[in-house]
Amino acid sequence: PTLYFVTHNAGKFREAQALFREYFNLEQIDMTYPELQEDDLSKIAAYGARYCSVELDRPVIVEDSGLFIDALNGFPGPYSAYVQKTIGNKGILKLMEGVSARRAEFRSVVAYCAPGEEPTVFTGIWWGDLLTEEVGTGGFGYDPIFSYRRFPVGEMTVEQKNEVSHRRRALLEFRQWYENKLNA
Ligand code: ITT
Ligand code: NA
Repeated sequence: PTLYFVTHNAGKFREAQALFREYFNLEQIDMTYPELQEDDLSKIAAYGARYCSVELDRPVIVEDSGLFIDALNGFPGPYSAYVQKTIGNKGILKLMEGVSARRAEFRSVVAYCAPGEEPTVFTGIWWGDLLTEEVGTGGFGYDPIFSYRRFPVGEMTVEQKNEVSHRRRALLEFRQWYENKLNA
């Protein structure tokens, strides 16, 4: 069967496709859906999945994610997409200039919904540290300023990132649940 991932973000889709390849076919639908002005990524994703499943009349997943920086009290968090588009990685590095506490986490919430059903959500967290400059040309978004166990994520391949990331954790939980559902 084919599953549809509604996202504008080619980087997210690439990672999901690599994790699902041997399990089921994943197709991207590049469609805009309303994103609740909310602090809770789970609510944003669940609402989006329900909206898209009804609008498209088929089962879908959506994913809402963000970077939460300890020293900035969790900023940009739910505003990660907006902040990436406006001040970008250079703006984040500027806010973090001279700050020695550099712990940050990525969060991913994947929401699945079929028409007429309630959405189900799966979450993943990935702890790391903010770098002091952009490193590497891999990945997308905040990857060039994030490192995991001293390994710059901008230098990871999709496969390497998929062994450890927030998105991996959420998507694998979903994959297991979805396989059970298909076999039920
Ligand atoms: P959608 O169409 O799926 O919503 P988006 O890019 O707008 O795509 P979000 O609303 O979930 O995605 O915003 C998440 C932001 O955090 C966005 O700027 C991403 O680039 C960034 N981000 C999320 N996961 C990331 C990752 O694994 N590495 C780097 N940046 C990431
Ligand atoms: Na978005």
